[in-house]
Amino acid sequence: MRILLVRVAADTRYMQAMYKVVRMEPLSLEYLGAAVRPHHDVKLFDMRLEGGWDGLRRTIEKYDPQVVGTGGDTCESSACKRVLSLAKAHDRRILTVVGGIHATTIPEDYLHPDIDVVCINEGVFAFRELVERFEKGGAGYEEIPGLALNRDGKQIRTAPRPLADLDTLPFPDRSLTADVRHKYGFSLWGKHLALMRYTQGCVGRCDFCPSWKQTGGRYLRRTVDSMLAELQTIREPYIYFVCEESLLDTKLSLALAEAIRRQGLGKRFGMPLRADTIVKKPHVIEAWAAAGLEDTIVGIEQAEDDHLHDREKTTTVQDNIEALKILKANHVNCTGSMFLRPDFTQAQIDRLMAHTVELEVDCPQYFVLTPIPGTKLFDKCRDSLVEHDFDLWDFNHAVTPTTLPLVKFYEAYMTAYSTHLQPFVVQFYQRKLAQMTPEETDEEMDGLMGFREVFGTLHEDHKEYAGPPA
Ligand code: B12
Ligand code: SF4
Repeated sequence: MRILLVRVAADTRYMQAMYKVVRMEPLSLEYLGAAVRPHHDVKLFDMRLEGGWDGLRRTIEKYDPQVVGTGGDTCESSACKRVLSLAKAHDRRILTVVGGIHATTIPEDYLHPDIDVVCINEGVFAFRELVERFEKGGAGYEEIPGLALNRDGKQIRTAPRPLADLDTLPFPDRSLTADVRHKYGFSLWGKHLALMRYTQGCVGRCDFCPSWKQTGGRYLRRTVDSMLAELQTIREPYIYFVCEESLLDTKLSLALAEAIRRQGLGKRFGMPLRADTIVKKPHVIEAWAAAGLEDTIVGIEQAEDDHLHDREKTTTVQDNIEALKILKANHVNCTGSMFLRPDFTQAQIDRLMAHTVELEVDCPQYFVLTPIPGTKLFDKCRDSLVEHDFDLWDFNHAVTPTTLPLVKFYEAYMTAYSTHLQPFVVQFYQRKLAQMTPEETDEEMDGLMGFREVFGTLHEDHKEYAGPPA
């Protein structure tokens, strides 16, 4: 079978700017490719790099696929639908499949005439089984666990699929992206960067997070042997672990750090960590710093314990303070993620910025609190939503009412990034820019300036909601 896997690109200004600065390899599609290769012919098309919609149209014409698969975040969901509509417009016999986080948390949103199958949760084995059945004529999809089948305007759910042991998954097939790999990366971490799975799930139960539900609250992990074997196959010097929280398992984390250090792979690493993990396990951070850990994303989120508590986040402001000290002592950079609640007053936004400065977060990153489908927050906010266009559910637009007039809210949001002028952030940029070639530096600056423009106009995107009067 000819199978086309499409890394989607949403058309919104924010996401287009994002794709220029943060352009990661399409790991999920590389996994799916590995699931069906070599028995099937697979082509991976990345819309971010290969000509967008026109490039996709040409590829569909030329490759003439029999199966087309895609997936993405909520803000990419309408683009996913459009990809599969293009496939059906080419040939209605094409089997169209969508997966990923949006498909997992709100499969009913993909009840669409041009989508045949929605894959819920982990897709490697489901996709393999689906393609096998399609090749044999397409009977018996109901027996494949973990799917929603679109039929005659209705959606039929198959049995839930048991969680996959991460060690049983094939390694992602990175040869599918061989021609474009040099374009993947996030310059502030590593211009040449690969993604890698290590753990999945989280013990947290934050109300705004869909991730812990995906694993039924469990924390899945890969063994040291499996990790080392895959690491040997990765050429890129920098590796980012696509976990929710990487170092929860102390014994495993120490063993992996030690094995990597002993092997002398010379890789640099980035990974997401919870503040309380860092505080409870400074020796694990130390071991990982010795193994090459350079960057971490920490969900600092809020400046007040009450606000953390509102989100059912079990970390405290004190954890955040201690965590930053430990990271700094180990020369590990912290990208701190914070969110502005749409109902924040100017004073509360100012307090959040001040907190970032007190903590000396190396790279503060602000988002707008978004009740993403599949979260407890979504259920809480269901009746107060003011923005129903999923294209804008990108964690940068207010989809619940703002207390400040909308334009003021976004002005405050953009102003929050003035914390990037703080000396400790400037030093972070200097450290990172020193690792780049002049060409990479130019590209980085271009991207960041593009982002700045987008931030200045975020409020213009809202069609339904103008916010409270100024
Ligand atoms: C690593 C990560 C990142 C990385 C890289 C992301 C990337 N896509 O390039 C960085 C840090 C850059 C990032 C950025 C963002 N992220 Co992010 N990210 C993650 C994280 C932690 C892991 C994703 C991952 O790579 N998992 C490993 C891969 C192998 O698994 P997977 O993608 O789920 O794919 C498997 C299955 O879903 C399924 N599948 C997937 N696609 C398909 C397609 C078909 C056809 C089939 C059959 C199956 C299938 O099979 C796959 C194979 O195993 C998730 C949390 C999570 N639990 O998903 C958040 C998450 C996906 N990110 C999120 C968000 C919001 C963003 C941003 C929009 C934030 C922002 N405003 O800047 C950006 C947008 C990035 C983009 N789309 O380009 C949200 C999305 C919520 C939502 N519903 O929209 C999540 C869920 C975080 C959260 N807890 O809220 N992210
Ligand atoms: S700590 Fe992070 S990954 Fe874990 S549930 Fe909370 S937001 Fe999600």
